[in-house]
Amino acid sequence: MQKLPDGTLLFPDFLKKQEQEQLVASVRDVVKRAPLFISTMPKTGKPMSVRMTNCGTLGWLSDKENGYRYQAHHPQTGNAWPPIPDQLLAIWDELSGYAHSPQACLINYYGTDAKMGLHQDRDEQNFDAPVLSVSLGDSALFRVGGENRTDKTTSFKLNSGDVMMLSGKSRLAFHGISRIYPGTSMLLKQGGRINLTLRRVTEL
Ligand code: MD6
Ligand code: FE
Repeated sequence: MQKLPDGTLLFPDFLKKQEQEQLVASVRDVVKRAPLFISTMPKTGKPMSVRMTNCGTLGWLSDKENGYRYQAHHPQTGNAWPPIPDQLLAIWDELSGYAHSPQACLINYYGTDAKMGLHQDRDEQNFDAPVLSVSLGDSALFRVGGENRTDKTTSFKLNSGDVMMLSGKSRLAFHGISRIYPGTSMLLKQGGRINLTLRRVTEL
C-alpha cells in the first residue's frame, strides 16, 4: 500500500467481528434516543447525503441558518445527546495518546449513494487531540491530503472494524469519502456504512 501522510494513522481490523456487533448494538440504542437527522450546508441549505446523530456532551451538526457547530442537544427532540458507549471510550484510551476523554462522537450513516466532500475538521477549539474514527459495515474509499485543499491526496479503503486517526500533522488535513462499496459487509442487515468520529471540542 502507498505511504500515508504524516499523522494519518490506520489500524486495519482493529475490532473483531463480535466487537463490531456489540458496537452496532450500542449505536442502535443511541439512534433510538437520538434519531438520525439530515444536516444542511451553511448558507445554501443543500442537504448532506449522510444522515447523522451524536453521542457525548457535545454533538456536531450544521444547518442553513447557523452553519457548522457543536451543541449539547438534538436539533429535533431538544434532548441532551446520549452518553458515548464505554467501548468507544476504551478505544480512545488505548489509541489516542490523549489524557482526556472525548466530548463528542459524531455518528454518520451512509446509504449506498452517500459521499462526504473534501473538508477539514476545524470546528473544535482544541486541535491537540486527534480525531479518531471507527468504520462499520460497507467499505468506503477515504481520501486524505494536506492542510491546503489543493494539496495532493492519497486514497485508501476503510473496511468494517478499521480504526483511523488524523493526528499531529494530519489533524487539519483535508479529507473526504469518495464512495461506498455496496454489499462488501454483512454487518448491517440493511447495508450501508456507519462511521463514528470521536473528538475533543473545548480547551481544557
Ligand atoms: C468518514 N470521516 O469516514 C468521514 N474526520 O465517513 C471523517 O470525516 C473523519 O474519518 C476526521 C478524522 C477521521 C475521519
Ligand atoms: Fe472529517
